[in-house]
Amino acid sequence: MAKARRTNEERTSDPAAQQMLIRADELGLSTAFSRAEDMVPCNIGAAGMCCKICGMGPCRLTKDGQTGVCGATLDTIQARNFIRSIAAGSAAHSDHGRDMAFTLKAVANGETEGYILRDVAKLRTVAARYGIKIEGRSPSEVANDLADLYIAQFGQQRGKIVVTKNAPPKRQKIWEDLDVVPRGVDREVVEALHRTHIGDDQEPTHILKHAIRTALADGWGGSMIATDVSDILFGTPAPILGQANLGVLKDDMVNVVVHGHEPTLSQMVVAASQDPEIIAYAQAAGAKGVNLSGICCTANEILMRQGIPAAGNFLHQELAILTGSVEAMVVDVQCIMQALVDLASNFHTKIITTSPKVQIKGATHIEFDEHKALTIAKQILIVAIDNYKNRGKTHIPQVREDLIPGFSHEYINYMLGGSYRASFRPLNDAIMSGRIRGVAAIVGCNNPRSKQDYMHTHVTQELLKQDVLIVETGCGAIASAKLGLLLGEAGLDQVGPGLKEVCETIGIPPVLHMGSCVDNTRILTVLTQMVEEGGLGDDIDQIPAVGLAPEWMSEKALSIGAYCVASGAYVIFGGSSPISGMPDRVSDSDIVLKYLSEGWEELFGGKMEFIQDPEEMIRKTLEHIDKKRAALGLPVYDAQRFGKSGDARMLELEKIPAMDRRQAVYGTAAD
Ligand code: XCC
Ligand code: SF4
Repeated sequence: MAKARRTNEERTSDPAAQQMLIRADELGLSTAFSRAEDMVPCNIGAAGMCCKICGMGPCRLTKDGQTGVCGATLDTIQARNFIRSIAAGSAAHSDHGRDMAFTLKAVANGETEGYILRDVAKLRTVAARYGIKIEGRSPSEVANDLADLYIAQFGQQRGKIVVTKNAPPKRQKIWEDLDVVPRGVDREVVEALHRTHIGDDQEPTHILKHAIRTALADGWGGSMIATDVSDILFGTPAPILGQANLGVLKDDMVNVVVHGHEPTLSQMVVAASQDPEIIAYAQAAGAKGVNLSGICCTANEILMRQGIPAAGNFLHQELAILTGSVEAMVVDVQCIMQALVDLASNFHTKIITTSPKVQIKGATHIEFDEHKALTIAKQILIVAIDNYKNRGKTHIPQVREDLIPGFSHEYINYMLGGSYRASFRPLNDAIMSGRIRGVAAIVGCNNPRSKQDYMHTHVTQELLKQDVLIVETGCGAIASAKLGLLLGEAGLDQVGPGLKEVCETIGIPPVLHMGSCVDNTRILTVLTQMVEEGGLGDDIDQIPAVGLAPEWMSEKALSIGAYCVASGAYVIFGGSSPISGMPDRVSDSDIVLKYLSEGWEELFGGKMEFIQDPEEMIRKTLEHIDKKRAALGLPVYDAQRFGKSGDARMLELEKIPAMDRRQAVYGTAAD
């Protein structure tokens, strides 16, 4: 059977990506876009109906009432597959958090090279929150205690992960009553694997309860630790100018692309690239200098803090190599395609693996060690510079956009009130009055099975028109960045009148880039602070807010989704559902599906749904926001009510004869 080929316009909505896909075709090289067409997904596995956890299987349950050799039913198999994904996602985020905590410890002990405790104010705030004494102690002493406390959260056996105390009190009570408070990060991941071994936990809802506990160990555990330590070591982000897309690669410079997730290495590569010795070495090689850019969440880490440009999101990793201009792609952990090495062999590009946990056959391995961080970063750059002479003809698409990233929750708090009156009051007030209808967090990956970036940006643009404030992280944020939605002025003409008014008053873009995927915890913190501010209920599930991952593909996304549900959020995933079952087998194949939606909503006030159609996603998002507004007794959202102040109002008033203006202003001013 001939494989269905999509046009490049159907594969991606990004013009830079379209250009590179033409190049790939010219060269006869495959990419994830073409491989997604060649590799038809297995419809049994995709629906969660295949079990391969023991040697009596794999068992594929395709007929009504069928069970596996051991007697496992479809709902059990789906729940087991689902929790295993969450365990892997939680493990990935949390292991990143653990390494950050180890780095903090090493920095506190003066054992590292090149790192400092950059944000001492945040160190003190965070440490004080956990009861660590800060008065009269040096930053290193405080950091040492905080690192110990963090490291202990991973191997803790009993009690509660201390990070969960950052949640609203009512939420903590719900978790306690339902007995889902994580005891220790590693313990929950291990138990998820134990429970899903052949012949263990076989009650789907019981399995899914532990899925929540495992996901909470990520969101209110490992990931939150990762974010806080990153801020302490590398600085808490604040708005800064950046650029995104393949056009950030430079013809006359040594292009080094950092790709992956952990900021420990990439931050050091940033420092090394600015070293006069390195610049001189690059110039001696005939280049103007070293041009650093990022892919995936590593991009977000250095974009948020130093404004280092993002070459693109997940599906851009191969496209960057196709430009022929990349001397080295330096990778650490997560979301790194094995295909990079093969693809790079057609160009001069060196793929350099750096993590002790990640090696790829055919790649150059230069292992990173925080004790010699700067030295190793320089060594990597020298390999890249030495490779410059091997560069052939380049094809860099001249497509890039400016953006303003850097919206940490600390900055959002500050921007709303300034140094003296920093608070979430103005945001809550804007939602309460209906100027802002609600908030949507649009996060997560690219997936070559859907049109790259389109789902992210279409949903974002449509919700903006409806006065929904958008916060973004991960590859979703880079999708919006590439379209110019992360700029103040540029995006505002496509934004609803009330939201526009708020953005103009505060001077912010309508889409706030909050960081990498571990930084989804910043969103949890914002929601918690909105609850603390008052007026929007006393728990996260009452806030008119929705989380969306329109192009998800990674297991981490499922873990994020589950901890957001447990925190009270309505979470919508696009693309395929790993628990969909067969549509004609409603009898037993929708038990898990229903439980994640109705069952979890009853328990946590949040729910998880998989919706493929973007219009349906938008409709459900608005419906949920309006439902939450109504439950809080807030005025029904009215698109016409606001946007009459500021420039729009001035223009309108100018049309009214001067003598009637007073009446027009004061007569309609009453709320
Ligand atoms: Fe990976 Fe974080 Fe997904 Fe992007 S969004 S494809 S997980 S890089 Ni996190
Ligand atoms: Fe089949 Fe049961 Fe083994 Fe799964 S655990 S592979 S359903 S026999």
